[in-house]
Amino acid sequence: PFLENVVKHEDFLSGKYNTSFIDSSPELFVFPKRKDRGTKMLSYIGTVTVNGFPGIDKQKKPVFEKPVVPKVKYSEQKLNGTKQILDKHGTSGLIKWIKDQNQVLLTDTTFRDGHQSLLATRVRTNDLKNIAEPTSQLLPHLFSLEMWGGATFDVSYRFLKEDPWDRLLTIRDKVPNVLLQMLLRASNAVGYKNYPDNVIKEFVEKSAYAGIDVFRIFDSLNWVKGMTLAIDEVGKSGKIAEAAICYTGDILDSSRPKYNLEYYKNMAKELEQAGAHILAIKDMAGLLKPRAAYELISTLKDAVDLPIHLHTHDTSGNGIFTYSKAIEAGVDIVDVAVSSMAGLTSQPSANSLYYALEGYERQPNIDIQSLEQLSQYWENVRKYYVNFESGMNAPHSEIYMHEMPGGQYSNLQQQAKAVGLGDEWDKVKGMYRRVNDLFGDIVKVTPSSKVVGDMALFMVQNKLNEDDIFEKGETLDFPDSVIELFEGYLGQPHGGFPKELQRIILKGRTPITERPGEKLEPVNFQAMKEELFHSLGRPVTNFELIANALYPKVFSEYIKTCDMYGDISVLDTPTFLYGMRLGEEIEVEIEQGKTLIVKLVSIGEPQADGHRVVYFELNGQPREVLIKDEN
Ligand code: 3PY
Ligand code: ZN
Repeated sequence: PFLENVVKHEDFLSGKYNTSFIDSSPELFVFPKRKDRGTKMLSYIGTVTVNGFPGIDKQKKPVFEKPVVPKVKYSEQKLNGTKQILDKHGTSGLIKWIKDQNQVLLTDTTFRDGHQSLLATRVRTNDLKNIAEPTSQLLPHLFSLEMWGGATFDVSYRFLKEDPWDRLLTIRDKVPNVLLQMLLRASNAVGYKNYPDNVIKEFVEKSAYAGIDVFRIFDSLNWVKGMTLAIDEVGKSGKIAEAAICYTGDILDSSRPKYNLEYYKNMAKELEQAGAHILAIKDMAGLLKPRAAYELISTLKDAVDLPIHLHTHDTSGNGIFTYSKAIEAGVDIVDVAVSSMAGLTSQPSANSLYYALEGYERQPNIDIQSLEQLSQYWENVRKYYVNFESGMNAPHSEIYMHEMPGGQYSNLQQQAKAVGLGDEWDKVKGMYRRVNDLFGDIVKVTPSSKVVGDMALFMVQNKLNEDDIFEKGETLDFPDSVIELFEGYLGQPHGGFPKELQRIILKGRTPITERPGEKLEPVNFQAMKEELFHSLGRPVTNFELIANALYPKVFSEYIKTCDMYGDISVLDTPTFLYGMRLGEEIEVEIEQGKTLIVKLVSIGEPQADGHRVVYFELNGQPREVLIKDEN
């Protein structure tokens, strides 16, 4: 309808067409009514009810216990957290404040890495939104709330069919007192490949504008040259550049000297030189053993003058012990999750750490009852997503063997299932480690970890071993991600690529050694804006432009879903994932103050063409939608 209005407009007809006349012609936005919001939503509910949710075996909607949102009184006094310190005193004021603390500070990762690592990143904004304000009030002394970035950006659009920018803006609004933190994959932004420099600049600027205060920046090969652009941009935005070293290998293992103490010390100094405000140790797989943590943190405390923020995953079950030793060695901040969303592939539990440090002077300033209340909420929310659980239900010391990042474990498992290797998961894990060794022992974190995962799946699927790669390599079609890695499009690994393997994989192509962002053609945002204006039939926001630059296909699929079903982010999670039970009635608040009451009355038998009529009541009025039965 927007395009129809445009082509009928007199400025357009008189040839005065350019996109600026759109801004001055509000009449263009008056559309005839199309399929209404109610019907679109019923189509979605009908579809999931009849066909199930992608990736979940079709099942009757379970009855869930409603998560209890703790009742907290909003208090102005609590508007006095780290966010206010940054806003009032700037980055240097905040850094000084961190250094002045004796107690260890905490980052709560429940909203990002916690569910990325336990539930394949599937937690929806709706469930975060409901607990955001209570979290801000119950945990006002947090250093930060990690709630964005990593895989959440992609998964929001791709699987949850919701806008990650909305998530950020909503949580910012509900959490005014605590710093919001994101995970930024340096030149890979929140994607799986390097992007042109102007995309990274634009992404950082808009994320800062939308509410991110702390950017944890890492490179998937620990290549500092790949991180400096992002560090500079964050610095320019007045926000905190937390530069991360990805912890790989084992500094206690002298037989594996590639990533030794010296390596970490040198990298820390380089990052300090590059303008980092905070140094993060990103132990993405949970490989940092307690004594190694003590040695590493003590050494880095001497080597650099930056606060140190430690991130680990509790996969082995040793996380609290590792944190205790790091805290003894003077680490400033550690990452934890609320207990019902902690442990195993997620972060260590905040609740457990609180008790483990009882009687020590660095015990964190946190209210344990508040943590328990939040934990009860999450315990019930987690049940909604049971189908995305990895199945790991006990400490997993095998992690020291395969070294797979916590955030990848449940995602790679889903990927394996999708290509029919669900029953060969043990083989895939073993192959993951062998691929690491084949690649020359590289840092494995998104996206390099995804490349190792892709190669492992490729080898298991095609029943290949290392010898086959060298003997038959010329005839093998390696996954694109593997070719890109060896071409240098994710940067350069410490010690370089194994030359013979690189030759086999590239089949005559010449690898690059410069920074990929320099070689990639900048995105022409203006042209993209006009193109999208034509294809979508409406002006696009700068946020949408960035999404399109990062993930064009995923973004256009998302737009299609929105056209078909409207805004389905307003549905409660059980309905979103499982549809409705016969006779069930739900309320959906489609906007503030506007609620729809939906009842599923019956589902008709399949017709000759495979469609079924699904009968609803919408606000008491009968409605039917036609749904194709895909079963
Ligand atoms: C991500 O990049 O998403 C990660 O969590 C890496 O550990
Ligand atoms: Zn992590």
